[in-house]
Amino acid sequence: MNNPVETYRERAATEAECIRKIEDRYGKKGIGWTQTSRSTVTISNGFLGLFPKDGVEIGFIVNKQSYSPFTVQESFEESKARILEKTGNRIDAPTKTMLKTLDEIKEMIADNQAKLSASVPVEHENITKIEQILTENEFSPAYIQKITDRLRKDFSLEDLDNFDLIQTQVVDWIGESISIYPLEIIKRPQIIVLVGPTGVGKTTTIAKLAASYLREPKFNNGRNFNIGMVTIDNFRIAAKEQLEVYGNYMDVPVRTAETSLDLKKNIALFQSDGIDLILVDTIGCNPRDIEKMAEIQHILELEGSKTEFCLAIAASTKTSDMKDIIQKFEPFGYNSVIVTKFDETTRVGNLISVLSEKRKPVSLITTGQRVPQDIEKASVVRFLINLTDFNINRNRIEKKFGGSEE
Ligand SMILES: Nc1nc2c(ncn2[C@@H]2O[C@H](COP(=O)(O)OP(=O)(O)OP(=O)(O)O)[C@@H](O)[C@H]2O)c(=O)[nH]1
Ligand SMILES: [Mg+2]
Repeated sequence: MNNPVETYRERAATEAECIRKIEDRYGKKGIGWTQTSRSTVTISNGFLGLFPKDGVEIGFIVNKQSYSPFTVQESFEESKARILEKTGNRIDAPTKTMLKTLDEIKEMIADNQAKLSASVPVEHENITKIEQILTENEFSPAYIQKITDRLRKDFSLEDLDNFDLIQTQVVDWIGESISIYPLEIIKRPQIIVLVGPTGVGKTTTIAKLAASYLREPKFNNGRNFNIGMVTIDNFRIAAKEQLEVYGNYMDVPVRTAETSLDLKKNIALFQSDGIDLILVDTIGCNPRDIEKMAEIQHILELEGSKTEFCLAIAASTKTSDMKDIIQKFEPFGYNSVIVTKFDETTRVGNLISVLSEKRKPVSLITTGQRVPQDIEKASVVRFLINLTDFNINRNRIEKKFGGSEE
């Protein structure tokens, strides 16, 4: 497959100035680069971009292969043939000298052009730097490509020279690609169901949520909640006991449900007991175990009730597995993703790439094994401050994207 053509843009007050700027960097027009478009634009000027004025924008591509030895050779061979034709193919002394000189010039030009071609940069160094930082953060190749394409499209050469400017813009683009889902308690009772693969931290998260809605103003906004927990992980005695330990400790009732009917009955019972928030823990399932997935899905069919389904995914999950999980759990109709074990990863690029590619919003982040402390409402800032090698101005991103609970 051919590489996509990389188009750059340059702006200046006049076309001549624009061409001069491009030639300073990429050499002569037609040799180092080729113009692809020309348009008149408004250039902001002066303090805070006031006093805009008319200007010219030139779109161009950098000629990666501006020298073809074949072309040079051909034209010289043609000249030699012409000289020989004139002398009737006789190679006397002056003709020999002329041909030798021609050969020398040919070599000299080819040599110079090869040097020129080697020195033509194929990519702006700051784009390469951004690419390296994004790779270091483990963003996916497709995500990186989108960012660099956008830089080439939206930034003039002059702006590309300003690394701080493009770094700030890239951080903003990353922030804008993260979607947050506010997990609100709207209905009473509100049912929240956690589904997800085995061992990601569903039960622990249910316990953290129960404790947070009981005590944390950040979660309950100062309101009192009566909470109940249901486990449909009835296949393992330990699973039920695990939730009961937390339930006893917090004085939160725990019920178990084996069938869809059980679950409906338990929910009705909780409702008649004045429970406002019902947290449902499920058995972890391997996305390849289709039968078990279908069984759990069947138990969870809760027609008519406003149920929030959340998919729990561990932050350190391999990119390909994450995509698989996101897709295989789709039949549950989950509204948001809970990113668990955020503390166990130092690179968040793959997570941001997959969530943005699959258009999945994040509602909660869990950051450790401690119940109830290690849970927070998801925020863009929380993701951005975890990026490495970018110079992050926390005040600026908090102003732009809102605060984080950290
Ligand atoms: N580091 C870290 N560990 C966590 C976090 N959340 C849960 N854990 C740990 O992960 C392990 C599994 O947690 P569980 O809550 O039992 O996971 P589960 O998804 O309910 O597991 P199954 O019911 O077997 O599918 C436990 O050791 C938890 O302490 C977290 O945010 N960070
Ligand atoms: Mg569990």
